[in-house]
Amino acid sequence: MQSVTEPSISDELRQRYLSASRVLVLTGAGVSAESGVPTFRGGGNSSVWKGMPFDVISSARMVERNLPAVWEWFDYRRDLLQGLSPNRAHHEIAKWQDHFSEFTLVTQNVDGLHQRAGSRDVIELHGSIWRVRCTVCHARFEIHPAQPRVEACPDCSEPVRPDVVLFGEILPAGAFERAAAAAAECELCFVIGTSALVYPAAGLPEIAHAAGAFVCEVNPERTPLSDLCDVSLMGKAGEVLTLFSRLRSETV
Ligand code: BV8
Repeated sequence: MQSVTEPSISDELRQRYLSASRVLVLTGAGVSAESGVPTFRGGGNSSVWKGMPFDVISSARMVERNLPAVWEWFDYRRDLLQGLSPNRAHHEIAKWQDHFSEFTLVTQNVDGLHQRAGSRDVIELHGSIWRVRCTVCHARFEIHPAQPRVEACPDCSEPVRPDVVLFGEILPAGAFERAAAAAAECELCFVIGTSALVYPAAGLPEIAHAAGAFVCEVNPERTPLSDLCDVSLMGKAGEVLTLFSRLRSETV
């Protein structure tokens, strides 16, 4: 694995990027960091909420024990997101969907910033902070930023919860299967802004690697995945992905 300290695109990565047809991108909280969205493990108060580590407050058990506390945590995050916008990384990735003939974007994020940057058909492995789900009839309702969120299910009046996959919960039906199938087929896999600690999402680059894909990590830090990657571009997603924008413009 080549670790690149000053991010630059090697000849091999350039050639693969320009010739690839089937590309998969997996993103994590780091792709939204330059938008001002706190990451989960980036230290600071982002990873702890009122004394609770985020994997405690964002857990199935907490929904059962104290749904109002879970709502307080998600309402806080949604309020924060309202003032934030997609950054260069989201916009660059959105351009890739029309550059490659078979492009799949899989995200662990729930912030909706990829879609706001123009990405289509995003596989949201962990759901969306902009949707609620009834705890009884499981009906789903979108939350519109300017409107107060639904407090009780409009269909059956039972309590609603964030339509987000919490720790200890299974992923949305078909989402991981669709992502894993794309990972097994891709020639080029980018892993952008994830600590690669949360499964089953972190297993996707492993599937791509096992199927013979070239795996490129984009992260200012090394991760448990770094040794498996063919190249690690050590840098911020917004800066590193801009290199690919220049690459495409050189070859137009
Ligand atoms: C499940 C929604 C089946 C909530 C989240 C093996 C297989 C299956 C499951 C497990 C397993 N081992 C353990 C488990 C259980 C657990 C798990 O993985 N635990 C880990 C912590 C050990 N997994 C689950 O519970 C999953 N469910 O498997 O179901 C099942 C069910 C029941 C019983 C049995 C089996 C569900 C996991 C989903 C949890 N929900 N989010 C919410 O948002 O509040 S996960 C949460 O972590 C976020 O979605 C987040 O995206 C995700 C991963 O974190 P990252 O995105 O990587 O973010 P992080 O802050 O960690 O890292 C940021 C990275 O960015 C860093 O590397 C940093 O260096 C980098 N960075 C910073 N700035 C930049 C940058 N990079 C680029 N540019 C920058 N500027």
